[in-house]
Amino acid sequence: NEGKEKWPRGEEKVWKDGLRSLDTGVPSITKSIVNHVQTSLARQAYSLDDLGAYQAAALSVRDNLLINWNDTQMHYTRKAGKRAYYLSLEFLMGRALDNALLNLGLKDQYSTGVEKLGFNLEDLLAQERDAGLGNGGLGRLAACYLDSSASQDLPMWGYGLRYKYGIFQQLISPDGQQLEAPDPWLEHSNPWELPRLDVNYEIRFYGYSDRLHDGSGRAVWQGGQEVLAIAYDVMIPGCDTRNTNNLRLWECQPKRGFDLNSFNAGDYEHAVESSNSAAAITSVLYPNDHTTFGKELRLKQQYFWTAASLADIMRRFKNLDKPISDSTMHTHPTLAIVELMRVLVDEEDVHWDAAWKIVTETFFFTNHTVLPEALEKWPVPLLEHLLPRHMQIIFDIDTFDILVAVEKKFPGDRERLARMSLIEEGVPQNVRMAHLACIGSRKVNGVAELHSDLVRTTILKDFVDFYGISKFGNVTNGSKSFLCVDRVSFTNISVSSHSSPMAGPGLSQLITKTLGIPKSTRTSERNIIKQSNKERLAHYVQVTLGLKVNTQALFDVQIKRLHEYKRQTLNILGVVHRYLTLKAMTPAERKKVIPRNVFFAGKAAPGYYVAKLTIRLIVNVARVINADPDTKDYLNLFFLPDYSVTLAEVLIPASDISQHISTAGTEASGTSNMKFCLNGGLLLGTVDGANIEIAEEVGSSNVFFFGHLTPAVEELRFQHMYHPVPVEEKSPALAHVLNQISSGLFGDGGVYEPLLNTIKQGDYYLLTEDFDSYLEALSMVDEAYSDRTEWIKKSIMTTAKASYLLRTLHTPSQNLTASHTHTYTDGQVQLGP
Ligand code: T68
Repeated sequence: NEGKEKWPRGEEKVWKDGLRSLDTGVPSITKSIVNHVQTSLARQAYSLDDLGAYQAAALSVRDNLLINWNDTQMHYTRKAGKRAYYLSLEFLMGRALDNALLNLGLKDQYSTGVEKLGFNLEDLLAQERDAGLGNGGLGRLAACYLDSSASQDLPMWGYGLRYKYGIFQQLISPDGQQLEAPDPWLEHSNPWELPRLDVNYEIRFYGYSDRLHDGSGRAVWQGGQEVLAIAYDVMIPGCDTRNTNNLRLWECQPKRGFDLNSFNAGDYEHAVESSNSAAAITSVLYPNDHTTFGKELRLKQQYFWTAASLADIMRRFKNLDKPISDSTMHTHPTLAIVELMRVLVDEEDVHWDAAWKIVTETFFFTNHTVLPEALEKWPVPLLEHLLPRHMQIIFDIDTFDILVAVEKKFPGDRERLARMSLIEEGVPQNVRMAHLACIGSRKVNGVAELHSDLVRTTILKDFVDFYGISKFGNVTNGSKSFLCVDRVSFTNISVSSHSSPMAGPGLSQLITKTLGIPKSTRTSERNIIKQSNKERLAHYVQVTLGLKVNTQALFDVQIKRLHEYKRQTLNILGVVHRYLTLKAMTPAERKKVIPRNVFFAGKAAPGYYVAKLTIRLIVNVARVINADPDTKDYLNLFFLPDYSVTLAEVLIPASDISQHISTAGTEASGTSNMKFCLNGGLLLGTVDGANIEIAEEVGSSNVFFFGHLTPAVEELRFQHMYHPVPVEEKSPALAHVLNQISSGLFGDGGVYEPLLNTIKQGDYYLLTEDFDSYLEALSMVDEAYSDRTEWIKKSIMTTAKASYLLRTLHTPSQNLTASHTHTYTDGQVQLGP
């Protein structure tokens, strides 16, 4: 259905009469829901439960989305304009029904409709499982960019993998340990995807590659194993527009079902072998963020997905006979650079140099982390075995497009050649994917000012010397343009509609309206909203943990993946310090203390021992202090299991203060930090990532900063390695906390020794260095919160200043349509002339 200009067959009028239009009135909505109950689900009114009603409602909304989706894709094809493709191994979408209803502006109608059918919309929404096809910030950013490009009528598609199992489900054992369970999110059929069995490509692995030796640089790659990539399309509705973009996810299937010969010979196991190994490729999302293991299956995922996506893009391009569009990516899709070279040189007969020119004008590389353990490297023998032709191409790029050129610019500088080569020497040799991504792309960017500086001065410094600085830019996630803010950001900041925040007018008008109403009304409206959000969270905690939450207390939130660099440990040690301080007070002294609820949520990678110990410590500290009659009116601690997009939508709007406390220079950007601000929550953070730019926007008096700065970090780490000073000397307060944990205040202290040792020995993330200033910042938060009027002012200013940037997005003059000229860079869509 792409690109058909003429009416293909039959009578146009008959066709057109048959076309459905959007269901927007309550009667047509209920009619379509009942219709789906009856025919799509084959169920009856009297036996319908919430799950069935959700499915019918979802199918009815899907019909509307499909109408918009078809029109949008037809429009893009007719325009034949430039397109952007966002390639990511992760898309952390969360739930679709609520999002679709808000974006279509149909939430009130559906609410009324399902009520007439005897159901409650909120209950139906709760039936949907999150699409958790991502780990954390990187995956959620991809999802946000899909939403915002659709909302701005930009022709962008996402390409990813349709994992059968998403991010694992997190359970907490009775003794506080993280347990992992699979996430079979597709169990009850997924109404939001459209199988496109007719859109499929053959993808080869292994085999051998023969160079042609005819001077063309071409080769023929044959043999090995072939699998099929099958397309599944997910509709991405824009907000306040009919524009509906597409996320195409690939499923891997065996090329030929199973081998009939073996089957007939009775060797069933051998017969289904190839079918098993093909299905494994898209069976599960790797649950590690910020670490790479040289696992063959992961490399298979990367190649399978980049090859299928490029084949699809090439097919579309050839149909249009127009210039190929730009693609966008981070290092996971770096193989796309090599694959496009292979397709152009070997299959399309393009000369090597011309092909390299096309490639290096097509891709843009966004780096999302400078942590050394996250920089991808693939062993040469593995690549040679799995993708023999690609390994040849990498060697050729290394020789002809790097080493020769570098030698020319810096004659005789062998160390530089060794540093810049795509191949890292060693046994085995490794391919450095970040280098490949850098040299194969038109532009390179980091995701916040500080991070982009670190990219330029550390991991890619030699390439800056070689290409010049202009190739290396910055595209801050969201904070400059607020393009990446998602519905979490919008949740309940509207003043006009508490129950359905996105219903009715667009956010810009709501904010304009907020700013236009009298100050006193504004303040009390804000309080009502924040209070009801706190109560919503309290209710959630009551239902899931069976614990009562004091909604008059300050809500302090840290929610993100568990990682040493993010320093959840600093936070929990701060909580223990607060507890010990409270214990040492007289009841009269305690009465002056601001009551505080501390919330944690986040998953640890299943093999990350120290991160899992941190969870265990948090859960066990919570158990002790929540039960202590001396302190429980002043301090409570909650670890909410199984953090997800859906849970973030409850937590973020309820926060008074949120913590973003990574060691300076380690958090590339952070994205929840801006969402908390939009929801009127203040930040407690280090001078790191986007915290810095957010503070510039909302005013530094509204952000609580602490800790050492990036330039000090290297030297401090050196001191800790070679001239360690005992914790007692650095921070007596911290030493006291560590001793109390070791001595068994929160259960067997020995359990936590490996965690505590990361601080006592080496202290790579500098907790001892930052602990005292962290405590000071926490006291400043207490002090500021005790003047409630001042705090509310800060909260409103934070929402308003963060939101002001959002408003500029929604002004008509910048509201792009597909016919405008634009330039795309990864993640960020910039305006053209
Ligand atoms: C995050 N990166 C950054 N993963 O940590 C975060 N994973 O600061 C930033 O806001 C976000 O990206 C969006 O830009 C990740 O979630 C990785 O960078 C990564 C790298 C290699 C392997 C796995």
